[in-house]
Amino acid sequence: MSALSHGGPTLPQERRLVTEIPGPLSRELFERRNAVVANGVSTTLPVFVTQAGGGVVVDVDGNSLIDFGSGIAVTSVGNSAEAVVNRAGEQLRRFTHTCFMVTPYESYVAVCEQLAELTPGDHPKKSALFNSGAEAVENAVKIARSYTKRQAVVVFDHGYHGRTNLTMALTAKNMPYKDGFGPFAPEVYRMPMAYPFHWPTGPENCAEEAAAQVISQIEKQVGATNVAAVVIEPIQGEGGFIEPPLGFLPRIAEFCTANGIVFIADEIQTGFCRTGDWFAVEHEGVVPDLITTAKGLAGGLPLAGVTGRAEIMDAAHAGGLGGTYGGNPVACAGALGAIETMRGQDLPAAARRIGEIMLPRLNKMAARFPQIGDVRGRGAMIAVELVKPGTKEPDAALTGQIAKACHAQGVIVLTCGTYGNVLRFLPPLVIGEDLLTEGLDVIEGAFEQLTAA
Ligand code: PLZ
Repeated sequence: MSALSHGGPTLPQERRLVTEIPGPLSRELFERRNAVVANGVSTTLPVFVTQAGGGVVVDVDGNSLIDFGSGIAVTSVGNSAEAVVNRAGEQLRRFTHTCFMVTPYESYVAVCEQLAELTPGDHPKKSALFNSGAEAVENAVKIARSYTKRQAVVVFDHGYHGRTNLTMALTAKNMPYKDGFGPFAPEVYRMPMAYPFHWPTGPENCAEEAAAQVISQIEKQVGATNVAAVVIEPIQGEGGFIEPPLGFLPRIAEFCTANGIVFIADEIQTGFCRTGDWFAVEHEGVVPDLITTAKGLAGGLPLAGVTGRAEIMDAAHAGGLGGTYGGNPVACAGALGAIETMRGQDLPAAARRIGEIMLPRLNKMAARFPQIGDVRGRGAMIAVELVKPGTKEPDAALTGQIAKACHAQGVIVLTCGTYGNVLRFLPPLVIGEDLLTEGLDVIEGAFEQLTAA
């Protein structure tokens, strides 16, 4: 295969290291970056990208890295996926912006039609489009408050919902997301999360006990009739890829329905095929009242949505929702290309296949390395939690070292978790199996190297 001047699916699918990581040209750019980019914006792996596609990212020094990050769960259809490029490119040439609130265009409507069709539940649905995940979550809360005429919002330990003022309040972790940035929005109440690996009485009791605790705490501390919305990630992302055990989500959803509370599934990280279903709540047949989406929705272009029951979505008065760029025509065209790709290539099945390859391999590694305390996740949203051997004490230092070692060997992996001790894998769903296996070999090599006595 010859190297092409553009990215996308035609890029050679190989790991190729021609310099140390980062190479000299990346290091030079990083210096320029440091002079003019604010410190608060951090960098996981300072290689500067020139092309990306399929399962690889290529840098300015000519290195080709295996992508187990997808730009934090965004490029599920691959970078510069053909249908995304074609549709967004065509839109770019016709017009770039009018503002949907001023003079509308069809692609926004078409994206909302797709959202209505693809999200769980066969009730009438409506959507509103925004630019970022945080904006979608903020608007979901506005809509729920408007509909219920209530104020309280319930969220969970380890939850992540964004970096704006309200979503900082909804987010659990102080450093780096909140520290020094308060005061935060009021009327936000945090409940225990069903975290099986750390549940004090064992994973088998986690679903039932956690749900009972949540419900009791809402009733005793907030009052169910004061709660506008419960906001939850069906599998928590930034908080550590925490997958609540079967039964927890349906129980919370039922409680919401019984008490007139809007149940909001934040599927910004889990949605659009990532977990092996179109949406992660489908795994247990849960039908949220509202669902927030972003990331995978538009194949790398900035687009987010709130979708849900028409009567809830219509509660906000005309002019109450919006934004200059929300549902930008180029991003909408990209989303239609991404959705076409997900349907055409059956990407839910591709995500399940990735899980079938990764989970057994990581479980084998867990048997070999006692530092791997837990292997979890679904589809192409997979993680290992690292601990001090024989305990459940987090080992954030080792987690960082493993990630660094993988980066040095040309595999982009990310970390997450309240305790910083989770190594997470989010490959593009179109990654080839040979690259996936090679990436896993590199990860195993990093464990070998760093856990040797
Ligand atoms: N809800 C569930 O995962 C974004 C954050 C990266 P935005 N997660 C990546 C970082 O450190 O900023 C996310 C999410 C869930 C909301 C969001 C927020 O989405 O598009 O980053 O605003």
